[in-house]
Amino acid sequence: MKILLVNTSSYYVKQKAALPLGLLSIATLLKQKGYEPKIFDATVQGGSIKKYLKTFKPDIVGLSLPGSMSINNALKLSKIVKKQGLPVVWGGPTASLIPELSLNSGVVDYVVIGDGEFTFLELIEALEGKRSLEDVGSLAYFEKGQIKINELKAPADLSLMPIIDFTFVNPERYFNKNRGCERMLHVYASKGCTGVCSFCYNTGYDKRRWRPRPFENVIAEIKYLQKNHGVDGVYFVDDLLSPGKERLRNFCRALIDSELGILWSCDMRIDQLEEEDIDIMYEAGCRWIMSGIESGTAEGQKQICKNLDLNKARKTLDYLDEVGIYSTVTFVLGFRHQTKEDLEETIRYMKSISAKSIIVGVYGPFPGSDMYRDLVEEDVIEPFESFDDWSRNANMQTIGNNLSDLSPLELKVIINYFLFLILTAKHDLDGQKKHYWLKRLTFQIKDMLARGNLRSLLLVMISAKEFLEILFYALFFPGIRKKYGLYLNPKKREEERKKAIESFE
Ligand code: B12
Ligand code: SF4
Repeated sequence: MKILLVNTSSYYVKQKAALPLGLLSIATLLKQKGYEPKIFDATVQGGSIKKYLKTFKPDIVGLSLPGSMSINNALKLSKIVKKQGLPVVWGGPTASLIPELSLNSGVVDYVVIGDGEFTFLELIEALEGKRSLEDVGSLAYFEKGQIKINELKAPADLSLMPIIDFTFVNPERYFNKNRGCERMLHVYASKGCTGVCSFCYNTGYDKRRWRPRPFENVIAEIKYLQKNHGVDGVYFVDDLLSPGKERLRNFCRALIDSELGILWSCDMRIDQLEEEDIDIMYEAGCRWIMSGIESGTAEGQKQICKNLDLNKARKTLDYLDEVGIYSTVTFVLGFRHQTKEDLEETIRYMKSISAKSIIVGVYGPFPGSDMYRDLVEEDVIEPFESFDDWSRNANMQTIGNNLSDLSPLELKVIINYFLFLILTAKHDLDGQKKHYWLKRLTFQIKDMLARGNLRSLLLVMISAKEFLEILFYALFFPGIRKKYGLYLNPKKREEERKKAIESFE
């Protein structure tokens, strides 16, 4: 059986494309089981799906919906596939949360909920008459005109997942430039997170479970990419690289012992890192950490159930700076109950930390999360019942509609001020101070154009519009900036920083 696996695209995805790891893992398993899979990645490949349908002649088509911004593209492509009378399967984090809505679209026959590898394999076996559809756990489909969602499988042991075969794509199309790396790719070492943050998709999607992959498998993949494609860095896409110190240290030791000499970055809870952890991470090649702080007050931390130790986080950030690990942290403003005082204190906290980049977003509710449930119950928001609802709130979690009583204009100015600082900051690279982010942005724009289609032009235009927006809000509202002590002048910023640090002592 021939299976076409499609990574759907979105007009709004402006980051550099990333390897479609989920589809690659599914394709690898299907190939191992004797099937003939092929990947069409609409995020990097030009051309139409029609070409693939005509030349490859698949028997079934699976589409990946990593984020809700892909919904429109997935609907469009599925319509084309359905016209040819082929079965359409949807999977990925977004499809998993909306099986009924997906099936009711009229262009989807099956939805795979959660991990796709074994469920897709079993679905194919069922379509071949080797097993019954009812026996395929975590599958949603129509039975006698009614939607049926089979019992959800227990989360699979990730050691059963294949070592990814990267030959289904051209990995070099996905190279990122990142902190001294020219050829950086995405890899995964675990799934899920043990955290209970009430705004996060994880509480609904991965149900607060964290599952590791065996180190050997991860290292085997990196080795392959290094040997065959000259990869010099990897970004672990895991939501949480490690929930405990032991795994983290063992992972770092395994990387050191592998002698790959690869640089890497990851997402971690920074209040859980000790200096010894950071030392071994640096030794193992870690040069960049991304971490969610979200709120700068103890009360805010409690409200979002993150309960991050803010003092510890500040100390960790200082130490990361000292050893040379670049830190990016995120904050989310506009949670329903955020007050003016809370906002002011959060900004004071932001000024006091030594993170290299601070990314600020506005909260948007994410279906499946505890906070979304509470907001619906409290009649603050309507439940998302249509694709439009999902698409309108496309960037959920981080770029939503302000649900607090805070001024939307002030929030915009604050967010764009921090973006402006990121774009204009100079960083130590190769012993010189360089405009790192502007360089990265140029690289990304070149990458968009290299995709060589109309969509890429549109992406560049959207990026240009957003760039102008950053300039507009960051530069044209000095009154608001002054109110919060957000200065463009480096000297004044340093004074503010000192004041902020003192206020926390
Ligand atoms: C890498 C990544 C990206 C990459 C692209 C990923 C890709 N597939 O092409 C880039 C950087 C481009 C990206 C962009 C964005 N992302 Co993103 N991304 C991730 C991240 C960190 C890892 C994904 C991954 O590779 N996982 C590892 C693989 C092995 O697992 P997987 O992809 O889930 O695949 C498995 C299953 O989902 C399933 N499956 C997946 N596809 C299919 C298809 C079929 C047919 C079947 C049967 C099964 C199946 O089987 C796979 C194997 O088990 C996830 C968070 C996460 N940890 O998962 C966020 C995540 C998917 N992204 C998210 C967001 C918000 C975005 C952006 C909107 C960010 C932005 N502001 O621009 C954009 C837009 C995405 C979109 N198209 O709508 C959200 C999605 C939330 C939502 N529903 O909207 C997530 C969940 C992160 C989060 N914390 O909120 N992202
Ligand atoms: S926000 Fe981060 S720490 Fe919290 S549950 Fe989500 S992934 Fe885990």
